[in-house]
Amino acid sequence: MSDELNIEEFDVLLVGAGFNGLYQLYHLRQHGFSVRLIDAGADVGGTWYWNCYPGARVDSNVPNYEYSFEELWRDWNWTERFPSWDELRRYFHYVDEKLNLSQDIEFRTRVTSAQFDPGLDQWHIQTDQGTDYRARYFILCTGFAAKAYVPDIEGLDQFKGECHHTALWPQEGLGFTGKRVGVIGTGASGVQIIQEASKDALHLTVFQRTPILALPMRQTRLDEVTQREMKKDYPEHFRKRREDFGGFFDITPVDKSALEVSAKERQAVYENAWSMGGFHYWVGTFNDVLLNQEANRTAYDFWRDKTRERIDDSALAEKLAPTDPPHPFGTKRPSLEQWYYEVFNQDNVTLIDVREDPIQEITATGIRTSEGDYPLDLLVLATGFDAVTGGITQIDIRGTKGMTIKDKWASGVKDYLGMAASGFPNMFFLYGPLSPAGLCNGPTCAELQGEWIVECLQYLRNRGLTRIEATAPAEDSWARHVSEVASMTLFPQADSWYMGANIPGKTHQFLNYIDVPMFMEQCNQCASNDYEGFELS
Ligand code: N01
Repeated sequence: MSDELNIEEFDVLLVGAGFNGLYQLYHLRQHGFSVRLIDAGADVGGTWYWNCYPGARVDSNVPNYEYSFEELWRDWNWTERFPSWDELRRYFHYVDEKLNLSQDIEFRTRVTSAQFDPGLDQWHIQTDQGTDYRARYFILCTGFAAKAYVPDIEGLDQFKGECHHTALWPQEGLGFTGKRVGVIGTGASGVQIIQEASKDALHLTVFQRTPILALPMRQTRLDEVTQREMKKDYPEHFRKRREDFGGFFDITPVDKSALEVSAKERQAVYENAWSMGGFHYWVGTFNDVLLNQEANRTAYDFWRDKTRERIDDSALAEKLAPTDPPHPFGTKRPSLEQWYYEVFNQDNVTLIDVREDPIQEITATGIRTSEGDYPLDLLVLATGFDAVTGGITQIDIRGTKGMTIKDKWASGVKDYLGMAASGFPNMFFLYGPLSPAGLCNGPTCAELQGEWIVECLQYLRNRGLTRIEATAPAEDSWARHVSEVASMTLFPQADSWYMGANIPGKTHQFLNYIDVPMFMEQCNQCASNDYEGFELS
């Protein structure tokens, strides 16, 4: 405690108990920093605490989606190639116990505001529980999907049935048996919940605006014996994932253009990636699928034809896998599915294309579109997130000029290395805007960016420095660079959350950095040049 009543003082105040926050807590503590982590949830897990809707599971195969420390993977075994949310929660409990983390975490507490105190080179941080903190460093590990997006649909507040956003699903669980269920949204969350609801719902109505270009997951069970064998290669796998474009150990694209090979060879490459499941078909085929429109079209056509084979009704097939792509293949995140397309062959499932038949209003008893009424007992909003920036901008954070971070980014995000912003000294964000966030396997980036931060704080401490701030020219040139890299790809052509385009009024800007090794090279160069682009004092 400091002299001021009710103010606790630490070297570092972390927000968020997911992969990034727990990494920071453990390593900073190991290096002798005093640390406190605050999380609004009641438990560890970050996104896996909140996303507990039926069917929620990770789209990264074992062992991509876990920490690479041997003390953790040695004794941990998964039961499925793509683990479910509840198994991920068990993994987080295991990590917590093994590394003794919870003792330094304040659960059920939301950070509401923070101000930089230039006299003390400290952050003053407030929470909704009345606890105040002072910390030299304020590190936001809020993830890219911390702020649920609920669209402003007429009448939503009048609905008398149950209504939940996927990321705010009741912790005690909620099933579909015998209910008339409506799902708005067909992104990754929508696909997973639609698959589950189709099994038990009396009737399921799916309100689709843009068809998702979903890929076969190819889920399998995993046993201990298999994993014992797999673990012999884990050190090499974890080394490799640090050097991969998207932070995966096992995705190796063919170093050729889709257009330079024969139709037969192209088909063989696509078939191979398709049969492997996971993200292989997204980023593991030809090197120009995400760069060149014509190459991209070949990938789309293969996807469309494979997908249509599974849908009985041709009109439905056209809505779910249209003749022409709704956007270039892979420029919106392609979710993984297990039986998604077969769902629409069932008698208890209806698909409404809201571009043709828009939602007019939500009534007390269901959804009214321009062509019909759909009575519902349960309405699911699988409508996504104010992604990448929302977790940060929802906190009233004020830097040296009194301006909030929200205002600073109101007409577009600028930051340096996707980790720090000018005017906000001693504040870092991990998995944040203009970093690889949405295009990097979570734990890979938590470790790579995480190491960088831990080393940076040690560097400052060893030199008796108390303040670090990104310069305005450094962030101007980083923001320019991120957008130049994006403009060489097809990503800007889709209205995706990668582009901030899913939130009305949000500036359209590519919010992620493409290519993890290229990103880290620049971070490491900055560090080895005594944190060039930052002002230290
Ligand atoms: O959200 P989304 P998500 N009327 O933004 C629709 C990660 N994740 O929660 O495409 C009608 O992708 C919207 O339509 P459109 C993953 O990185 C991972 O599904 O904008 N529809 C879209 O269909 C993922 O990419 C996992 O036209 C409306 C949907 O809602 C990210 O989180 C699981 C609408 C939103 O899709 C976000 O995924 C889950 C409206 N007014 C999530 N507003 C796994 O790893 C929005 N939509 C498995």
